[in-house]
Amino acid sequence: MKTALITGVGGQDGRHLGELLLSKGYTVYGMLNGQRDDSAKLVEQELPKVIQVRGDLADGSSLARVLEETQPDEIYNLAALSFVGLSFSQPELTANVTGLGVLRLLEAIRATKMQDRVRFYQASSSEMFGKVQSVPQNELTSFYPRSPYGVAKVFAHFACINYREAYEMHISCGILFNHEGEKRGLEFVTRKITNGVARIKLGLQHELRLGDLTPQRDWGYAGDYVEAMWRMLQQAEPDDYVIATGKTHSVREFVDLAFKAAGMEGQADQFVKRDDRFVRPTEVDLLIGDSSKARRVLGWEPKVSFEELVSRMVENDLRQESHKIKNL
Ligand code: GDR
Repeated sequence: MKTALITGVGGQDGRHLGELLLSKGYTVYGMLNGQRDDSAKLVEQELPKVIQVRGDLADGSSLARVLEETQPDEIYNLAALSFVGLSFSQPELTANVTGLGVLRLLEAIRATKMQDRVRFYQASSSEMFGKVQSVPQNELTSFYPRSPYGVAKVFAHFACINYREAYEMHISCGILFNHEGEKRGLEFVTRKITNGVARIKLGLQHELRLGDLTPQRDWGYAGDYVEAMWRMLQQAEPDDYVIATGKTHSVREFVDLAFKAAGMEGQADQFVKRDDRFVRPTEVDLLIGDSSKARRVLGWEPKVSFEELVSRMVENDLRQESHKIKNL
C-alpha cells in the first residue's frame, strides 16, 4: 500500500485528491499549516481517514520533519497562497509561500535523502501564461505572468524542472487551468457567483458585486482534474502536462448561466453591480488550454461540461443556503 502526502489538503483540490487516494487504498497524510483550524475541521469531517500533520511551506525545518514523520511514496504539493487577487496586496508573502516554498520542499526531500524514491507533483497554473503568447496554450507556450501569484508559480515551475534535471527526481508539473466545483472557496469568482445567485433566489441577498466580467477562462470540474494529478505520478517518466477542457467562456457567460440554472434567466442585470475593488491591476484576459498531450499520454479527459458544472454549483449552493435558513 502506498503512502501519499498532500500539502494544502484543506483546499478544494486537496479534499478532492484525498478522497481519490483513499478510494485507491493509499495511506494519506494531509499537511495543514498551524493557522487554519477551520480547514482542519473540514478535513476531519469530510475525510476522517486522512492523517493530519502540521507544517508550513514558509518553514523549511517543519517540512523536513513532516517528511521524516510521513515517509511518503508520493507528494502532491497543492499548498499555496492561491487567490490571484490577494497576491497583489501580499506579493512578498505570495513569493515566499507559493514560489520559494516549493524550493524549500524540494530541498527538504534532498535533505532527508528521499530524492530517489519519492514522486512529486507540483500544482503549476495556467496563470503562468498570463498575457497569452499563443492560442490555445500548451506545454510549449511561453509564460508571461500577470500577477505576483503567476510570477511565483513560474519560479516554482522552473525550480521543479531544474531539480528533475539536476538530481533526476521524479517530478511532474500539472499546468492546470481553472477548475471549480462545490468545494470551491467563496472568494473565487465561480463560487462567489453561484453562492450569490442562490442567496438572491432565496431572498437573502439583493445584489452581486463583481469586478471585470470580460475575462475568459477555460473552466473544468476539480474532481476530474485531481485524477490527472494522480495519473502523472503513475507514469514511468516524469513530465509536464496541460490539463484543460479546450473551451473558454467569459465571466459574464458564467453569470448568465448561473441565473438561468436558478430559474432566473435574463435577470442578471437587475442584480449584478460592478465593484472596482474586485478589478485587478493587470488582468489575464483569455485562457484556453490544449490538453492533447495529457489525453494521449495519460488517457485523461474531462467529464463534466461547463453547463453541468454551473448547474451543479448553483444547485449545491441553493441546497446549502436553504439548509441554513431551516436551521435558523
Ligand atoms: P483566477 O480565478 O484568478 O482565474 O485563478 P478567480 O476565480 O479568482 O478569477 C477569475 C476571473 O474572474 C474575474 N472576476 C472576479 N474574480 C473574483 N475572484 N472576484 C470577483 O468579484 C470578480 N469579478 C471578476 C477575475 O478578475 C478573473 O479574471 C484561479 C485560482 O484558482 C488560481 O489559484 C489558479 O492557479 C488558476 O485559477 C488556474
